[in-house]
Amino acid sequence: MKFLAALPATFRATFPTTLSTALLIACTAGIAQAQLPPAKAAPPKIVVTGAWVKTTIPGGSVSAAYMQIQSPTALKLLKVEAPIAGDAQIHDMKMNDGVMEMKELDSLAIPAGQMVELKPGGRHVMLMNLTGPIRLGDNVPLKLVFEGADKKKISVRIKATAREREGDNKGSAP
Ligand SMILES: [Cu+2]
Repeated sequence: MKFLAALPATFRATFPTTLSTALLIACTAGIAQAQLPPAKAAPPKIVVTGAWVKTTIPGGSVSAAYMQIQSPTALKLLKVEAPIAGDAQIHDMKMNDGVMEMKELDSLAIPAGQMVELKPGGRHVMLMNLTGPIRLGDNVPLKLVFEGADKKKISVRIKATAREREGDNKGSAP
């Protein structure tokens, strides 16, 4: 570092600091750039919270899963896959002549920025032909398959914790 020796003492003292600061800024800028998401391919951030499944009653082979789903862009929940269930369907409950009836939905709309709640007595994921009982505290893996406006499929894997339904209805009805 010949040229440093020729510099005035005060400048020599500050030069290395200035240089390392400049390098640090350059590095940070590089990192910040690397972290930017690609302009297109990034799928919307789907947030699934509070997922749970109902414990089965003795001998029961049916359960239901509940959760809250939110997405920044409009989506459709097309289907749910559950390794523990031979069949999983998206259901809604409707009053029909004073009787609560379940009806299978082709898909469930998730409007942009709006929380969609699946809960007892309302929309739910029906789990049928279970391969075994669901016990308290079990973590049940579920795969949610969404479709965006561009028809692209987005899969979200979650785990739903098994618990008993609150209140007086602990039976198999969702
Ligand atoms: Cu159902």
